[in-house]
Amino acid sequence: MEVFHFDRALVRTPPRSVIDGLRAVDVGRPDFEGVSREHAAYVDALEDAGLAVEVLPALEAHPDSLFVEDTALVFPGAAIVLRPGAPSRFSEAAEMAPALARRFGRVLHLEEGSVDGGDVMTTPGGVFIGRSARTTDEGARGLARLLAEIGRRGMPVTTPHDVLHFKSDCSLLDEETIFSTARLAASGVFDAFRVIIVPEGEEAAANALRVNDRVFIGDAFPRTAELLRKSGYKIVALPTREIGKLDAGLSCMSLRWHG
Ligand code: CIR
Repeated sequence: MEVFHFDRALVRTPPRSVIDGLRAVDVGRPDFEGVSREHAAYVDALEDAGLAVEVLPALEAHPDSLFVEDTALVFPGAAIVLRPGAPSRFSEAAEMAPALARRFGRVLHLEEGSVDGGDVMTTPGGVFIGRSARTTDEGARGLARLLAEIGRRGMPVTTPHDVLHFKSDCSLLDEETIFSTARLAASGVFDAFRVIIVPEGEEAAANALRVNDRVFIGDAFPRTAELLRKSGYKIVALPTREIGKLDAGLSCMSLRWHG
């Protein structure tokens, strides 16, 4: 249960500057009020799932800083401060470090290369680290060493070309099941798992989030909702229209752990 059983989360209030957040494909600026509403609905959903959510203050100098997942990895009793790969996001990690030092007995720091938390997926048997435009070989190797220090196995893999993050294309549904796009599953990376393929045309739904007894998905993906419900999962559909303009999904707005 440990990899999706959480009772605490850290989130960060969206700054007004979020309208200038990074976007791979420019589909227009997100609306600040809309992002704030989506963020508030996300926090409510985490609380409904039983988590105590702590909200950190907005960082106006960092438009993408609500996407806290990219700054750190958290585990029961230990956190790892990462080195986000986009130059405009690099110093978000230093902003997160003091909050982690207050909440975790052990805080390690990645010292080389770059890794975005969006490229990291924790499973019961090990931690996938997807090399990508944001996560370098050096960063992946350094992270694997830090994970070994806290008793976890790092498994460097490759994020599909032109995909922002490894978890843009997959999510963990339970201890043995991954929800994955066909293109990522075809690489064989999840051969040891049961895989449910994201419906064609709904690839952006791949970044779902398992939290305790439920799975958060975006509310614009009806075929995904039906497929996962039929597969036995309790679904919570959340609005992601505005954060989607910034290439974000449902894992990226929180750090979650069991305290
Ligand atoms: C970025 O490009 O870094 C942000 N606009 C989106 C980050 C989303 N992060 C995530 O899914 N872990």
